[in-house]
Amino acid sequence: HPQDCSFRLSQDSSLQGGESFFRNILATMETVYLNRNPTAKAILELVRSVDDDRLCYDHFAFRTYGRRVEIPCEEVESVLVCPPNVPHSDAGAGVNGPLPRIFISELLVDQMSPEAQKIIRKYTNLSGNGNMHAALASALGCLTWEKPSYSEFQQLARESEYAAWTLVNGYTLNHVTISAHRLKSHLRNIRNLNQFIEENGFKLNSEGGILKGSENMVKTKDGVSPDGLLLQSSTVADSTSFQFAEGIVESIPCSYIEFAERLVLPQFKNLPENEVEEIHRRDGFEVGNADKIFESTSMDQLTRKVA
Ligand code: OOG
Ligand code: NI
Repeated sequence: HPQDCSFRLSQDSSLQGGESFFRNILATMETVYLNRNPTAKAILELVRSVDDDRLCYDHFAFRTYGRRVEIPCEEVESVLVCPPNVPHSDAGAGVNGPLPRIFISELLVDQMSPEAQKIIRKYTNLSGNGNMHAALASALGCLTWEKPSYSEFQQLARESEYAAWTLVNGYTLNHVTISAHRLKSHLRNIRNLNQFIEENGFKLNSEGGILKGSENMVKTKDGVSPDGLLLQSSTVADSTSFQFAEGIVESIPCSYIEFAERLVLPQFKNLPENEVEEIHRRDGFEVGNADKIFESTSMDQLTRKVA
């Protein structure tokens, strides 16, 4: 469940090495991501050029093939790992700033067709215990299985673009998310940020509208209706050429960049602005937003013409 935060970094100074190791891994994953995704790189530079280099990340996101048997209908499940609530000195930015949340989704492989399952299991079997080295593979920017075949990639893509994306991108960063509300300039408002990004010629994911999460629906008795306090948007993924096992080189979708503005929770709305911290804001994720953000790597969005 998104609210279950299982990852904890100790505040004990004897474990500071652990934290710097973790930050080093994040920095290496980020380097791979920036080298592969010119749009993400350009947008980070653009935002930093306006916002005094104090940009920080809301979350890092990864995709995986899941092995659990799950509730029918949902294609993808996810877990969220939250950083500990330790006060962070205002000094660092980026991966040296406040630690990002880690968002890991998994494809519910058991619910795929037998043909798709066969392809996925072929590669995860080839990988052996490669899943134990997911962070290493992500930091190196390589797959833990052999180079996939183009025909199998295409077959997977027909059933699930998520499955096909994961086959060729593996554990590499799917996206990083800029924390809009922690910016200092007018870009702290996600609507201004979206406008700024578009004015600079970048294409945003239009699925269900550019801004996700702004609908302010009433609480149902199941308690899962959107509260309108988590606003998100994202670019359309970059493409890169990829050499498949047959030797064919084809263009594949790689990663995108996301923006998130977490609004202040109702119980803290009277706090003076300079006293508002991350803990006073909407935490977690929103399924209704996520469903649309997933489309950032879809062919529909990649081939869409900007009006
Ligand atoms: C993840 C999409 C969902 C969010 O913040 O809700 C998401 C993906 O594309 O793998 O990033
Ligand atoms: Ni995200």
